[in-house]
Amino acid sequence: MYNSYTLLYMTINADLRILSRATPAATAPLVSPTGAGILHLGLGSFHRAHQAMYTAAAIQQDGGDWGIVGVASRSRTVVDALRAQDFLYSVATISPSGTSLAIPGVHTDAFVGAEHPERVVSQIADSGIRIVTLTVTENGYSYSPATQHLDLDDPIVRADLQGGAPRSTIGQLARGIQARAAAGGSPLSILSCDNLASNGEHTEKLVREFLHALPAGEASEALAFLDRGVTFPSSMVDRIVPSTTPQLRDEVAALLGAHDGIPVPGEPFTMWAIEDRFAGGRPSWEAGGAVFTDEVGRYEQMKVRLLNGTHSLIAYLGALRGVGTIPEAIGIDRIADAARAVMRGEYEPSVEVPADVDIRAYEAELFERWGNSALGHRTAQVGSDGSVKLRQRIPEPALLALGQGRMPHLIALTVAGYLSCLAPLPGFDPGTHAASMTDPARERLAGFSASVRDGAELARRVITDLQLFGAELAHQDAFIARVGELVDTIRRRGVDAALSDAVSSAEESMLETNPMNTKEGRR
Ligand code: CS2
Repeated sequence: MYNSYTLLYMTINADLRILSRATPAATAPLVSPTGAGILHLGLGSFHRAHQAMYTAAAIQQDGGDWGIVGVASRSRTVVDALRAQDFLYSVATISPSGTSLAIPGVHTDAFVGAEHPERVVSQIADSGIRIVTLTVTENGYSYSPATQHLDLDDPIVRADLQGGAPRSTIGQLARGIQARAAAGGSPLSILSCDNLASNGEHTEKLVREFLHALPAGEASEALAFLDRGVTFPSSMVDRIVPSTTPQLRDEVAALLGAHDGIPVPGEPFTMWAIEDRFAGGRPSWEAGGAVFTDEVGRYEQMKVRLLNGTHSLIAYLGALRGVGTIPEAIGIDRIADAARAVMRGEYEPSVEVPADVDIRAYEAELFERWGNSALGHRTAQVGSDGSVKLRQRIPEPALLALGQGRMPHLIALTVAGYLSCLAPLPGFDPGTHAASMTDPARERLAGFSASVRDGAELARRVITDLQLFGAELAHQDAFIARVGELVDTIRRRGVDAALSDAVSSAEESMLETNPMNTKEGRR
């Protein structure tokens, strides 16, 4: 489960003061990829600290042509820096006991997708590429949170369906698959590495919906190819990767003796569980510790709910409490109690634990990971994009509890925290950390908060009218009322009062369900 990476490869061009392959390595020789078998969409920090590291380990072990062509969606920053640095950058593994560096060296090219959308399509069609991997965030799949189907009202999706160079990820995949089918249809796998439930199935469904929405006959060859030669394995990815800071650049420069413009920080823990269904082969990612398993669905559920769901609670309540980082937030007793209670009492009952995971050890490790004070993971980062992230994290566990006659008080508190940060009612100031959270629904939420009278009305507008958490939760009146109440408590009596209220209500309802539950027993 746990890997700590050693220094894979490092070479420093002292004259240019940038990372470069030009000077032979003084220590371990780098096994460079002999070609690119992977196209990656979403060249952000997470990919560079996670998949790239596993791929580096596989190439170190086996050699081969599993290099990665990286596609950044819009920003030039990483692409320009990678080109200037001979496609090298460092991954800084940060723990309170120190920082170590690794340089994966697996990218063979990089470009900006928005600038060259036709190249994305032709790369997917290229038979040398056997895997397309994705880290485009929960927000990058162009689906409606309410229906879970491809969002045909999204103007970008509509334009992509009409032809021209596609700009949405799903449009690019579908157009690439059409081009690949036309070019002979060599086997391909598309591997989502985003925090979405059943991410492989979900991606396949959206690509198929795109193809089915094209004029009759236009996609028949591509659809036949999908049936015959394309797989969409699911995967669960895990590594906490904060944003890069100027301090990190300085620290890396000191350790490396060279300037790296795009180092990536990451925690020591890393995990990747993957379904082993690759149509055109795959790298030996197990060399980096990846687990190939039929239980990916369980790993995903466990991670998205226990880690990500609880993370959201810590981020929103922490930000409202005025703290800027996750370790500071989890250091506040009331927030730690709420995190423990939501994890054990509200998420865990909805999860089927994978056979080889010890759930108590997993949960204890989560607290250690959140407490990594050297990492500086920001509450604003975890709190951003809640409108798309929470849809993955909360509805199913909440519905399960409600169906069993239990109110999920702490999931309700998570939603109340989210609304208080992003849609503060008039007169309530959620503070600077909440103010710096970004969210695609921010404007719509701000519109609501300006026009409602209280928390109950706000919760109804967001959960029922906007169906931000799906169609089913939209009709759970008791849950919506509880969210509204907690929004009002936060506004009138403060975050601590809302935390105490939700934690003690959760304890009471647990005792009602099972009188053998005592506070000590649950710790
Ligand atoms: C976090 C995740 O930002 C968030 O919402 O919960 O990015 C989390 O750090 C990763 O999923 C950990 O693997």
